[in-house]
Amino acid sequence: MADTAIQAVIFDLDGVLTDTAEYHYLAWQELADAEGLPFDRRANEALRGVSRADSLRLLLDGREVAEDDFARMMASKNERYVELLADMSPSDLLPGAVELIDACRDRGLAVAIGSSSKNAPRVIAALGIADRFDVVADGTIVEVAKPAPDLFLAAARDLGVDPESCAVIEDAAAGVDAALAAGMLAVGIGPHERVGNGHLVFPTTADVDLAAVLAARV
Ligand code: B16
Ligand code: MG
Repeated sequence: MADTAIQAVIFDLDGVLTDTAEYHYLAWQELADAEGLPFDRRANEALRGVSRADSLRLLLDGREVAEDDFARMMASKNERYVELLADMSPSDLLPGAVELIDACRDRGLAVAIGSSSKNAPRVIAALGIADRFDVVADGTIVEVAKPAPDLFLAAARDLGVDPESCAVIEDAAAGVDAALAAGMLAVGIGPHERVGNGHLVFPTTADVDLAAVLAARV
C-alpha cells in the first residue's frame, strides 16, 4: 500500500455529475427499433460508462454489419442523443455535484473530468460547470475506452499529478475497473453489485464523504 496523499479528483460525468443515462437509453432504443434489434431498459444498464462504439457492439450482440452501416448507426444514435441534450441546463446537475466539486477546489485539490463521452464538453457547458475544471479528458482523446486506464492516465498527466495521488469518482463498473487499472483510488457511486470493486462506495454523489476519500490510500 502506497502512502501518497490524494492531490486530484477525477470526476466521471454521466451518472456522477448528471444523469444523461435516460437520454442515451432513448437514443439507443430508437436505433434498436429502427434496426429491428432487441433492446430494453434492462439491456441498457450494460452500456453504462461504455463508449459509443463498444455500446453498439453490445447492442448488435455478435451480428455482423458492414463498416459503413456501423458508422451510420453510431452517427444516427449520436444525432438523436445530441437533440435530446438541447434542453439541458444547470437544473440537470445531480444533487451534491457542485458542492462536491467546490469542496475539492476549496481544499486545493486539482479537479478534472474523465468521461468516455465525446459530448462531455457540450454537456458540462450546458450544466454551467465548465470553468470549474482544470482538465477535461473526454472520449475524443484516447483510442482505447474504459475499462482501459488510458483516459484517466491522460487526465492525470494533463493535471501533472501521479496516478496514485488521484481519486476517481465513477458510477460504472467499467469506470471503476479503469481507475483500478490506472493505479488510482476508485470511488464507486451506486449499488455494490455494480461498483463494489471500488476502494470506497457511496450510494449517490450527495453521499460522498470527501474526508473519507482523502483519508483513503491506493
Ligand atoms: P458519447 P461517462 C459515457 O459517459 C456514458 O455513460 C455512456 O453511456 C456513453 O455511451 C459514453 O459516455 C459515450 O458517450 O456517445 O456521448 O461519446 O459515464 O464516461 O461520463
Ligand atoms: Mg458514468
